[in-house]
Amino acid sequence: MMGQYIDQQDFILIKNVEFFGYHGVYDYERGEGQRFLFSAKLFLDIEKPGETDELEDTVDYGAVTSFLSAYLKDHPFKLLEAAVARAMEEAMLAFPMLDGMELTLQKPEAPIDEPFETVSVTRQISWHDVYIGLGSNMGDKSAYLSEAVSAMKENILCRDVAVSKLLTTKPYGGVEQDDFLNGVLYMRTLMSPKRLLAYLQSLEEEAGRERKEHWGPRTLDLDILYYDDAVMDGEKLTIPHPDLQNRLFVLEPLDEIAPHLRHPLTHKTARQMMDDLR
Ligand code: A4P
Ligand code: MG
Repeated sequence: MMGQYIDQQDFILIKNVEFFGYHGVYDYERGEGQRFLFSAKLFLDIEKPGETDELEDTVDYGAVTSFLSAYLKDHPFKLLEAAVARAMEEAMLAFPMLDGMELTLQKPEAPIDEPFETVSVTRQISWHDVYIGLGSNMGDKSAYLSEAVSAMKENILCRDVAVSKLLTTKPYGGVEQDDFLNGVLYMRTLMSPKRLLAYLQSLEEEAGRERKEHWGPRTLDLDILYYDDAVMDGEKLTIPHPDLQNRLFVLEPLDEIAPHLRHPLTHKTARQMMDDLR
């Protein structure tokens, strides 16, 4: 678990596969079609197949090539960006053994006036380990939390979902309000941090959450605690969650499901942060 696969992992490279496709903004491109090429880097751990010499321990690069080729031929997009993003997401879902993928789509006959060799778009995606803080202190708290968990389990961009025990906790933060039900969820996701935040906020909205009072009562609160070892501080998103080390209602369930996980900045486990609080 934890870690940026793409930086440190083995890969299989499939280079310059040709196909005839219909991607483009102009009518003639959609009608007549043209030549394209794609290249794919398939990120996965090859230590085991390196030892066993068995195909079942790795991904079949022929199958991935056929899949990408068929997808890119059959699904015309206006933009190379869209073709790349969709094709690679579908391929990641079709080949669960892959940790990540880099896909490049080239359009050597693109409508560019100047003499040129080729134009291409490249994107990388991978599965990310994330921990989400779950909270509710209004209405049917356990129903709100279990609906959110079910939604994530059913989302194809999420996998290996695991949830801690749910704890009833006293409100923290100085606002007079009902007790909370809290827990922590682990999953692997293909979503970027930004897309994950938007998704979690859409689940909060479905639960009828209204943002009135800061730290006030809520039907559903979903906070990103950790996203791999990422550290980011933006207007809309801070990762790791900036207050997690002060919250027993986060640290206790985190210790239950991820006792060895360390905070990327302080390198402390949940238990060490709990000891610091006492
Ligand atoms: N945001 C920034 N970073 C993150 C992140 N890592 N995960 C931004 C999620 N959101 C993040 O959050 C406000 C904004 O934070 C979001 O729009 C997002 O862009 P919010 O959930 O809309 O507002 P909020 O919940 O009122 O504020 P905040 O600071 O998120 O409050 P918390 O931290 O969620 O704390 N006591 C107990 N016992 N149990 C609880 O669960 N929860 C709170 C709320 C207070 N007391 C509690 C509990
Ligand atoms: Mg929140």
